[in-house]
Amino acid sequence: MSFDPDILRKQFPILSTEVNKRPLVYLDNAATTQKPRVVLDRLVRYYENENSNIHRGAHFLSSQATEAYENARKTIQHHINARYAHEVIFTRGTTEAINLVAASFSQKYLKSGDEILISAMEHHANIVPWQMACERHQAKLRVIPMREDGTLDMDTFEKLLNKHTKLVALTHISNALGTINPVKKIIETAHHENIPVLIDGAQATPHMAVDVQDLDCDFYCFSGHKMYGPMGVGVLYGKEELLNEMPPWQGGGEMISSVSFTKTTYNELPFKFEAGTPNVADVLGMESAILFLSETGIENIAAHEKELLRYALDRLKQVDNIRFIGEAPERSAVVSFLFNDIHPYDTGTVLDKLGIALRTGHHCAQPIMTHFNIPGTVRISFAAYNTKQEIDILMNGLSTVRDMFG
Ligand code: C6P
Repeated sequence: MSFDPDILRKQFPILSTEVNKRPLVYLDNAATTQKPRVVLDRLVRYYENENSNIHRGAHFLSSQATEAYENARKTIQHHINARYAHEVIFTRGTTEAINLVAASFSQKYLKSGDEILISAMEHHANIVPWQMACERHQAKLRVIPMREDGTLDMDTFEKLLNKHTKLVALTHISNALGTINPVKKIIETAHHENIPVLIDGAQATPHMAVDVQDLDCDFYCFSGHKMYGPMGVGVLYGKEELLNEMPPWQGGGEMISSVSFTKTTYNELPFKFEAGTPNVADVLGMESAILFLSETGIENIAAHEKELLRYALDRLKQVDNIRFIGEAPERSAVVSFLFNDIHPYDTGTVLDKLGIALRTGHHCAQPIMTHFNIPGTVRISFAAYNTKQEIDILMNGLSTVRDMFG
C-alpha cells in the first residue's frame, strides 16, 4: 500500500484544529503523538458497550472485557516478538515500567557496593528511579559518558562494566538529541559479563520495529501515548526468568493468589505485577494504535520520517546562527537546536502564536543540557502525519522569530 501523509492525516481529527486562526502545525511528537480515529473509536466503544471490571466478575461483560484485555496482551507480545504473553506487563507508561524494575529488581539483586550503569543522555525517568534505588541499597550510580556529537563513548562503556555492575539501563533513542544508540551491541557486551540490560524504548517504538528476542534485552519499556495510543498506559517487557525471581512491586487485588493476616501468596505472571483494577480501556486503545502502526507499516513511517529529517536538516543548515545539539550519524526524527542566541522559550512562544507546536527547554533531560552548557533547546520531532509543507511553515516562523529578536 502506498504511503501518503496527506491521506493519513485525515485519520487524525485534531490535525484540522486551528491555533490562533492558523492551521495547527504539530511538531511535538516526542512529547506525545496525536491519536487516529481508530484509537478514539476503540475507547468510546469500550465505554459504551464493554465496560466492566476484569478477571473478577462471572457475568458476560466481565468475561468479554477480560478476553479483550488478554487479547491485547497477545497483540503486544507479537508486536515486540516476546516469547510469552505473560512477559508483557501493563503499566501507566515508561516511567512506571522503569520504576517497577528499579524497585523490584533492586530489592532482589542490589546490595551495598553494587553499581547501576546508565548513560549521560537519559531522560529523568531513567535516572531518578535508579538514584532512589541506589540510595536505598547503598549502591552507586555510574554514567556512560557522551561525545560532543551526542553519541555514547563506547570505549568507556566497556571499561565501566565490572563485577559490581548489577544492571545497565539505557535509552534506545534519546528524546532530546535523537541519537539511536547501538543497543544490540551494548546488550551483547553486557551479557558477556552476565549483566542484564533494561532498554527505555519510549522514543523507539513509534519509529522502528522492535524485536525483544532479537535484541535479547532483559527489560524493554515503552508508553502507548508516544505511539498513537492513549495516555496513561504503557508496557514493561521482561524476561520470564527474571520477572519470576523479582518480588512484587505494589500490593493489592489481582496480584495475589491467597491472602490471610499471617501470610499472602502471590499470583503468577503477569498478574503479580498488575495490582488493582487495570486501565482496560487504554490497553485496548493501545492495541488499536499498534494495529494502526502495522497497517500503516512501520517501515513506511520510518522512511517518511527519514525524508522529513533530511529535508528539515537541509533547510535549517541554510539558516545563519543555528547550533544543532546532537548530530549523531544514526538518529531518529528529532532535531534539537539553538537559534541566534535567542532563548528557546522565546522562540517557542512566537512559534506558538503562529500555530506551530514544538517543545522548548530541557526535555526532562537536564544532564544533557548541563553537558552542552545550555539552558535548553528548541526541539522539533516528527510523526507519520507530518509533511514538508509543515517544515516550510516552521522555516517562515523562524524568520519571524529572527525579525523580532535577531
Ligand atoms: N519524554 C518528551 O517530551 P512517560 O512520561 O512515562 O510516557 O515517558 C517518559 C519518558 C521516558 N524515556 C524517554 C526517552 C522519554 O522521551 C520519555 C518522555 C517526553 O521527550 C515527555 S518528558
